[in-house]
Amino acid sequence: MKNIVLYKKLSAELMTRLRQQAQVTCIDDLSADGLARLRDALPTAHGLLGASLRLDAGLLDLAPQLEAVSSVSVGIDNYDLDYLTRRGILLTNTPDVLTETTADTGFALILATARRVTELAAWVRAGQWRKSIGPAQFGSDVHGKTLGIVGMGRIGEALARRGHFGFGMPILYHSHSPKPEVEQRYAAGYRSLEALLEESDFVCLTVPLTAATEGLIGARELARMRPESILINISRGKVVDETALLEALQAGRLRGAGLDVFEREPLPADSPLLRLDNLVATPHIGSATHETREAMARCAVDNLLAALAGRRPANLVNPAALEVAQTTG
Ligand code: 8YV
Repeated sequence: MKNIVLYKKLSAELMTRLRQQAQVTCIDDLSADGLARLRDALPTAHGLLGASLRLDAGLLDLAPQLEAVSSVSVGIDNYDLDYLTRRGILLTNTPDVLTETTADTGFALILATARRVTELAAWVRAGQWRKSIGPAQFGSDVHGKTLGIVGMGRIGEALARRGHFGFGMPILYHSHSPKPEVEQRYAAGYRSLEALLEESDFVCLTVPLTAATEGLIGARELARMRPESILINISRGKVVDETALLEALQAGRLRGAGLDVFEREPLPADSPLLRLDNLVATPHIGSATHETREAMARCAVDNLLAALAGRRPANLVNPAALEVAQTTG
């Protein structure tokens, strides 16, 4: 039987399924002790399954028998793709199953930020609601406003669908190349990044984190946004220059920001971002529902078992690794 090392907890149902087909070692947490246990398990590991851990060469050099890494995520920025492919190690991820949930999170942040939900909910809880509200508690409309989507992949398109059909929002988007089918379905308009920033009431980031998108939204880009516009980030924290965003929010050059991802996660409790009333911060809950995380884990288990059985996994990120694996045997 192959040896699988898990560094993310799975449901009892999935654990039973895995244990019927492999020797399974569980690393319950990524504390220092957990990481030490992970390093001890790597020399005999054929398969890894987990998320939220940078798997670099320093770690994976400890795993000479590794055949496949199954990520419980759609994002693959935690993995050195060239290294994995050179070694013939298959990398798989879990797209599709999390698309709708993550787009829901994007709209939750759009609504919460525009209507100041978290700020005013705290205001009520603090006993401040002593008379009828007035302009001091007013927020901004979402319906009919222009939604600018940076990155038109699965999640970007799910956001466009919500905005167009659900909220009557004109849709603008920026991506590698125009997408006629998206323009036809949602009356969406392709824009340069600069034009999208200038024309949108809501700018929502859904790009993957790559060398090209790291720091994509910096001081210059934020300066193109209008003072009444709102930035939403459900991609990765490093896509935005957080210091520049803080300054823009503090100076009132933006109405607000709704962030689910941060340069450093967990976001430190003393982050100056958390002192801003016009910032909604959530703890990377993009795909974090019971249903979706179980579906992701199931998908990741399917991917890993297929890879270790010598079958092509459904969600193979680096197909070139197959050839390397076959030639190096
Ligand atoms: C979670 C995500 O961080 O899928 C991704 O790329 O960012 C989120 O779904 C990830 O799934 C960790 O479990």
